[in-house]
Amino acid sequence: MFCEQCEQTASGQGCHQWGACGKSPEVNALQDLLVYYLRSLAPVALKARELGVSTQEADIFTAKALFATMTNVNFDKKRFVEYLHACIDLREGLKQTCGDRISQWPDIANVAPDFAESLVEQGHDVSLELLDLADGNPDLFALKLTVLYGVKGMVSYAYLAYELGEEDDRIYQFTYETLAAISRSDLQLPDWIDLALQVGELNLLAMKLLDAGHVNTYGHPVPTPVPLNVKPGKALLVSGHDIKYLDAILTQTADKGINVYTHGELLPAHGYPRLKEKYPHFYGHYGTAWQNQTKDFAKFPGAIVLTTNCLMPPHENYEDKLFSVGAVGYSGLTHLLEENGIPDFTPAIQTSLDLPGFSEGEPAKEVTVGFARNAVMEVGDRVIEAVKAGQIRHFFLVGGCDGAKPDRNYYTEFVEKVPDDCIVLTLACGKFRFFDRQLGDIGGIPRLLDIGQCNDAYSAIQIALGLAEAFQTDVNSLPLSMILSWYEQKAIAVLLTLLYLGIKDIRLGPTLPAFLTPNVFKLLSQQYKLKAITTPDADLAACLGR
Ligand code: FSO
Ligand code: SF4
Repeated sequence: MFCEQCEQTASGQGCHQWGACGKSPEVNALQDLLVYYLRSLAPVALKARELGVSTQEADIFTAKALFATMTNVNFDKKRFVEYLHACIDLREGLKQTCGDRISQWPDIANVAPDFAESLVEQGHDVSLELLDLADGNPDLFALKLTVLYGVKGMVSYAYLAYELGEEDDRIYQFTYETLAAISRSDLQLPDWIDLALQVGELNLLAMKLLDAGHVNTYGHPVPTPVPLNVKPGKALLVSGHDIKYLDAILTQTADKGINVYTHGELLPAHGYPRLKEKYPHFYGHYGTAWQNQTKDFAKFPGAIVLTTNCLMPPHENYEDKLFSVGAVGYSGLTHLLEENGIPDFTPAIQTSLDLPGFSEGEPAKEVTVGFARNAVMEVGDRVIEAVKAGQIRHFFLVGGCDGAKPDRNYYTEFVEKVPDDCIVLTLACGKFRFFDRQLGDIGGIPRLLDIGQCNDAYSAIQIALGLAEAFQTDVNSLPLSMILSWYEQKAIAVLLTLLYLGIKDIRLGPTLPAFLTPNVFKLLSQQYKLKAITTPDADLAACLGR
């Protein structure tokens, strides 16, 4: 096998024997095979669209199937075989609808897996095809992977937005175009750089759609204290990013005597007023970032539902109480099926009722969430005054993913060392290293502001643009530094968005993506001054111009 799509890739070079994430070579081969056949569906969908044939089913399918190939989402061989069947059915169905209006399809549109033979073997065969397509040029290969991984991140956001009723056809069109472009050999390095920046542009749109889906359905987040202590009673834990599924769980658990807790990236859900006000049993938050789940899930005395990444291979001491939905899967776990987009959570609810729940409470402890763009801009005048008066010297956006590597302690140390006259904005699961620190306030403005999930990078961008407008300058001239941590493909999409917006001097860690060649990184650092993190002291000093 070969996979290098995430930050924890083996030895910082690529997983060859087995995925550091727990992905087997077989699952990896099936994922590669699925991506290959999605690339065969793309030119057919593009032609169908030209003819005015609806590709709606293929649009959503492509998004969900790519989502399933992301890090820590789906490890279930059976599900990938189902995706492959569906992919070929959709492709052939579209070809049939186009009929003789298309005289000849490109070669890739006519290949099909042999379901009677080993699909894993066929997956191995296509795995290295990308390198062949890059003509042995490592820089081209690096950029093709950057585009592919960025598109995976982008469609995962687009899929969540679609669930909330927000869509934009440009995203589906662009997804097909990039999947089809991977087979092209006429595109050169500058074309692939352009394409990577376009991923950033379209990902901004995907995050905007998701933001609209959340805000239109649940209201603008408001600063909300969230209990971190458990309380006695039956309990159900919801992990991942999918707030619509969380909403459905809250509806289905109403009056069941179960307290619902969030885990990981669902913490910011507590800030949405229409969720908080509607469900009195939507109680608190349990555990920290995804990489601690084997410890946290084992101790949780109720059912656990994984709505998106990051799923780790479950231990047998908690796999019976763990359920997957949507794109998530792991062989042996119960996968809850949807009807009209809403899963039936009855098995998870029954498991929570059968399990003991918490018998004792804990001393009160809380964090405040909900400092998304609206909440921050409501106090915008005070923030601007504080900057002008010299009370706020600098803003640091310390955001991104968490992970298991010890070098991620950089981010905790960085936040601890941020001087008292500076504000820390944060988002995504990397914050769990410091989210409960008491950093105090500056004139009533909290020094640690949680903007939300990784997709709420959209909100962070709006805050930065709002500040730039207020100070009549551009984002790069603001007293604002971005200190980012990446892990999987959504983070790649967000990084491409920031580059597309022309944001410079981003510090990225804990390590640089293995799939970027030194040449490609040099190019990015020349144009955008993108740099690797060094030490908290040195980076802080550089950001503050000391
Ligand atoms: Fe984290 Fe996982 Fe949100 Fe990622 S839970 S690592 S970038 O899936 O998406 O921040
Ligand atoms: Fe390795 Fe990451 Fe790929 Fe998993 S997703 S196989 S850890 S590079």
